[in-house]
Amino acid sequence: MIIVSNRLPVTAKQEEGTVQFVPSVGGLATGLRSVHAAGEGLWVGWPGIAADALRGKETAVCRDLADVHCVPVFLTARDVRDYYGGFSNRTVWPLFHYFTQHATYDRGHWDAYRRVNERFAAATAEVARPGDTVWVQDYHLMLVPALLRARLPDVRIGFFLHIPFPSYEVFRLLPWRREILEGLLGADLVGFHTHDYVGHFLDAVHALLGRGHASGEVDGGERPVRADAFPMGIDYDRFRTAAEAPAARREAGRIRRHVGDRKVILSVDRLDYTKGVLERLEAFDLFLAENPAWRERVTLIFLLVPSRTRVEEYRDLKRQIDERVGRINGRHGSVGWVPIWYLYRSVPFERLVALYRAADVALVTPLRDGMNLVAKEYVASQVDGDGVLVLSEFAGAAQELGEALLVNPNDVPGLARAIGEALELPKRERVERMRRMQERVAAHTVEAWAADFLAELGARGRPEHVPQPLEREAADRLAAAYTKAESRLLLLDYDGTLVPFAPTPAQARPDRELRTLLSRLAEGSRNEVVIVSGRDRETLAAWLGDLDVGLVAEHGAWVRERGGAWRATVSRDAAWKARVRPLLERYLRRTPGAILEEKAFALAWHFRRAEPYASRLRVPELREELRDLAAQLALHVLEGDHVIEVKAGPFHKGLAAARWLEREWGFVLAMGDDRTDEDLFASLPAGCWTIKVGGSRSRAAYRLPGPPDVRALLARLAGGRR
Ligand code: ADQ
Repeated sequence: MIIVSNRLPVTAKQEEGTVQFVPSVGGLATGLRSVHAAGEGLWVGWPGIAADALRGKETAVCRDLADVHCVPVFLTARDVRDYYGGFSNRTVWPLFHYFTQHATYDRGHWDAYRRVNERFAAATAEVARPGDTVWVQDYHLMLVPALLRARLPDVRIGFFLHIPFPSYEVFRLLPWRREILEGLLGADLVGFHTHDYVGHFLDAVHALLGRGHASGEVDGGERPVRADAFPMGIDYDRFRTAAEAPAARREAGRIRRHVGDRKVILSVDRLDYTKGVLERLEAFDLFLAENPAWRERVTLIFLLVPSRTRVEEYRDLKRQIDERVGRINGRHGSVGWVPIWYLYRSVPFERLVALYRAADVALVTPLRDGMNLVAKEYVASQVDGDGVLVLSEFAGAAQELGEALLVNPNDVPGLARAIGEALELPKRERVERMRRMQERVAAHTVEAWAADFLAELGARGRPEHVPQPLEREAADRLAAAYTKAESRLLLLDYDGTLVPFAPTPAQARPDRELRTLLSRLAEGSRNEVVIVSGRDRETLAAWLGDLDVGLVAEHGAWVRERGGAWRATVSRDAAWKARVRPLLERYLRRTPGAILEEKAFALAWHFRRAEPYASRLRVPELREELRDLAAQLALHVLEGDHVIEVKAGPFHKGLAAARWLEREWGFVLAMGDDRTDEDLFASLPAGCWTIKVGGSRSRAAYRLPGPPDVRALLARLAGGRR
């Protein structure tokens, strides 16, 4: 697997003429590091130092990076300025976070973006081999999927966007909106943090490219492309273990001693206008003004990591923050009490975790945020389990962390009230809310996120089940194989295959022509005809019981061999659960609000309380995947009101056919028109003739339009040599 992202997981630093490497910071680098470390793969990206400064040392850098499975893309200072500082951070970043007032539309920046994306695609194409999987990350590289696809049609390409995808009304402001969408659609799978972003993306694709979608699968184009939500998690154990370690306990104790018996509120961000820092400060100011009783009893630890320091908006913002912190401390502080402890720097991991552990309240209130990992890191590091998370409803994380105190960060008085509420929440409630969030954050780790994305991407590579039309040449071969064979088995579905659908089931009784056809086919010792139907056995027996054919009723619950009596098929043990549970759990992770109920002989997946948009997408998918698995394991899938239940089902058409397939046959033909016939097709060994009647997707090798064509084919076989 090859990961492609703007930055490599290590950053090159020049010190006294030699190049050193340090781990890169940020959610993406941290999150994917474990994925990269786990496999044999490569990581393609910029090493974080301008090529101009490296002159002559490129080869050495390449060599050092190769040792850690990294492939550098060298960028000049100008590239970095225009592609990264320019298009990525002054066009895409503000626009996608709904800061349209900060977005610039500079053609020079766009040209640089295209040029650098080309360079990333070329560097990736150089190391990728057919059959590889390439996972492109984030908004800096949205053109790479299509550029790479043009070079390497045979690689599997995934793309993940770590920031929001804005609603169409905002996205359409971009002059190069089509190019961006076309770039992304070069991927097989385009992933986002939330279902809202998926919806926005699909809206834009529809509006701008005229391509609709069915359950997230984009219509048209040369290859199927899927858009889907994969909420990113964190390395839970890393935070948990560090927070429980003696070092963190000591450090947390030290912080607490400094603070005294005051409550600690924590705020941690990268400096960015999307993070709602000014609004947060204003709310804290208002809170102190309106709640004099809390003065001297609370301290806000306010951590900002410098970022994009060369961009004007960021320098401006920094100035405003400095001023505001100064004003609040001046206004409310007293001798011995500084309301805000302000740290403008990156802090080491252990210290960050100790702060998370020590904090009574975490204020995570971005105006917009793709996900926000700080919220999850705080939850993971809460060893005592009674901290309160105040979370913006505009962070992707809010969709998973519903037990947080959710706020609208633009509503400053509301935010001030939420601070008060968080400080006064009774212990029992704090513990209960935190416990639930911890369970979820612990289960939905960054590893699970990557595994889910890659599993879905892997599944994209499966050949499409599109049967070929049974045209003259194939029909001739089929007829020749039939004629040549000494023994032949014909497995025929009834409704929709041998007879067209009638207004009521009772009206679909066999006509004279069909009965004659079937009895001619069944004549003699070389042929065995089995009608494999979902109908009840009484009807089948009444309509066809007098013919010399085998019968399968109720999708395989009952079988009657030629000349025999009806027999019920047997039930099986419950080992199936271990195979089905992981699938249901995977969908649980991806459908906020769904729950899994385990019964003695069944697994029930309830989605009554699930987020509606998520379940609209997920349920049909789960249904589809379950169908395949259920067919393999002979399970029964039942659908109730907002519940999908899987039971140890003893039957399906494929299993029922197995008793005939135990014998040797020179020729096997199966025909059917609906889903239940897929079980039959799936169960047949290679070399059998399989024909789907009507429709387009099927496991069958061939297709015929409808019952008249089926009858014509059967008549041809019956008319041949017996
Ligand atoms: P970011 O905008 O960088 O990520 P976030 O998800 O909060 O935002 O990640 C920030 C990371 O920086 C966290 O892992 C945090 O621990 C670390 N950090 C913050 N302050 C720090 C400090 N003072 N010292 C050291 N470390 C600090 C983008 C998107 C997000 C999305 C991620 C992942 O903007 O919405 O969640 O990618 O997809």
